Amino acid sequence: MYPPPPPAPHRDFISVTLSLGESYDNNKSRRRRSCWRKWKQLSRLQRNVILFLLAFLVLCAFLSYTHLSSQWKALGGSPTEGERLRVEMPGLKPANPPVLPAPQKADASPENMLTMLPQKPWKHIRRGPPRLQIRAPNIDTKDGTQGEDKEQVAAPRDTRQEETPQRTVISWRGAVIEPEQGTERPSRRVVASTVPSVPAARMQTDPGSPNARQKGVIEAFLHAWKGYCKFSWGHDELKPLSRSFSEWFGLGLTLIDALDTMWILGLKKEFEEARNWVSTKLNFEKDVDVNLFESTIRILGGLLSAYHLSGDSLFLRKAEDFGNRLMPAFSTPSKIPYSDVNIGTGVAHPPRWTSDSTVAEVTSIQLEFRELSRLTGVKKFREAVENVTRHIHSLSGKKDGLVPMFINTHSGLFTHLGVFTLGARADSYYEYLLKQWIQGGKTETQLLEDYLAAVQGIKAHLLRRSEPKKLTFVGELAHGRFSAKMDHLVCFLPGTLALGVHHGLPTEHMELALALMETCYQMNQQMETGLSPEIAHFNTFSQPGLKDVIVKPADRHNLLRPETVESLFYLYRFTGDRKYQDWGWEILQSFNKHTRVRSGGYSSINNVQSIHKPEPRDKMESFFLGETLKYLYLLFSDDRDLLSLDHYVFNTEAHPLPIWSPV
Ligand code: DMJ
Repeated sequence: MYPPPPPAPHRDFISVTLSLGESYDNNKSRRRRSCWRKWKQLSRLQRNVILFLLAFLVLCAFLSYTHLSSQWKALGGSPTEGERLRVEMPGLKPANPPVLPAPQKADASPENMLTMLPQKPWKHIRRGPPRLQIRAPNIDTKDGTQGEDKEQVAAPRDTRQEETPQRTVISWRGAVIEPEQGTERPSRRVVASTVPSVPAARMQTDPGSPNARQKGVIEAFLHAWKGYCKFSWGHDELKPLSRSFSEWFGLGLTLIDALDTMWILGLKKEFEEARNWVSTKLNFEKDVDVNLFESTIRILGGLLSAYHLSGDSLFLRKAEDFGNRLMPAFSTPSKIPYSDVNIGTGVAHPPRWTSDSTVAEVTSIQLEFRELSRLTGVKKFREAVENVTRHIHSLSGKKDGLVPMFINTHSGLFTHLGVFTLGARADSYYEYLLKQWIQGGKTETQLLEDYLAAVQGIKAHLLRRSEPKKLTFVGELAHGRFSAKMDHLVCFLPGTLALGVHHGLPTEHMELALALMETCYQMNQQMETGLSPEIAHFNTFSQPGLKDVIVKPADRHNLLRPETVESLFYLYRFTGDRKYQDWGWEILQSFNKHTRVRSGGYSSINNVQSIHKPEPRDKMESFFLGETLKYLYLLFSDDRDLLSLDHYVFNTEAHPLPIWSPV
């Protein structure tokens, strides 16, 4: 027997019947009358629903039209990236999202609204930097035709005065910036000194002949460089799968970031070719927005270290020119710099959506600007960044030395209080406290105090142990709630802690460094590809079958980042324990196995947990050559005098700068 059917559930619904009638009649006026009658027969609710649906459909059609038409314009009728890839690399998927983390929106709480600048409505939105995904020119063009070094550091001509005032510019983040939201265009550029006041430091020793593992790094570098030269020479980043390039600042970012690596690896021919490009093609007189932090650590830092290693004054002149062009960023009510500055017009501004800057960004430009002052004798560089350091030293809102992630450029106060991380947006604040103290000859005690306080803060609030391996990890704190989340970026910390101990800080910091190093290695080792995800979550419950490292689908990409191998380098230098070299070697092999692109270059990948489908994202970040391969090469060296850590301090992009008074 079947049970009786359940009573039909009561449902509220609206029925709309649009019938064309029994017979088809082609008489237009009759049809109009009949439709109108039907319409009048509908209830008010039914009519409203229909009108709402129609309005919704019209809106959708309008939005998709504007979206598609902007895409058509950007593509200029050429095949899409996806189409090109399918032709060239069957089975491989290009990256979808931009690689850089999208800045968070400003807190919409009333307190924060008060401190925000009045914002104009968006006029036009373009995603990503201009001229993205243009095909690379032929490699033959790379040397150019201007053989002579024509550039000078003399004050740039003040042509900006004659240009149309109040132009709108597009920032690298894709936002349209109104001039009144940032600084005024400077009326005159400051005349820079042309003579370095301090002689350039040279490499301490000849690196000699590389060992087998170092040769492996050189081979990897040359493979990456081959792709860059063939498909993206003079552009910012290689897109190795589509064999083209992407622009961020349009300043040859990878080439500049890689200069000192080539010098250290002994690649003199490649270095000379790159030097020739800097001499003849690198031109900062460009209407382009750059991010203050990213361009300082990569371009300014890269030029300064190339100058120190090679002794070639070309790099210093370029560094000084670039440093001058970044200075408008500091013209804010609080002297906390804006995130972005146009190096051609001299207009600086915050991101479109907020007047906040990121704490790590404003506190991790000091090594470079201080060194620029020392070399040129021009004080303003140093003064600008040390103002920021002093200001943050005395600011409230910290928790036992830990800093929030945002600071407002108008009020000079921390915002988004109560959230603490050692990962993105705060990481290099801690690194630069220690490294500035070292750079300055260990005399600036406020820096040391802040660093020591922060390490105590980390220990008190952010450390936990995972299950089952009891790995020590650094989590995050949000309004008193702990999260077992650790960015791969945090893996700079073991190296920084060990560096501090080398320079005389408490040996208990070394215990933490060793424990965290093991954790960072496990973040790589526990993945199927042997490469760390961008973000790991740690399992803190003892449950059978669970690993220590848990990865969420959105976090399982790898951008060829350096932090694990950076720390391995420091740990090996200070302990001499060869297991660190072995771990680094494993990681290099994993990069070769899962990220190497046959025609040249390496690609970031989407999925570190799949050896069959790691899904290349079609991008080689400049730091792969600037940092990752450099640290691997240094890790495999047994020569402690090769860039001795008693004489050099590495900026956060792995560019070595001299310690002023080595002790
Ligand atoms: C680099 O640009 C620098 O190391 C920075 O401090 C953090 N992000 C990348 C590498 O991951």
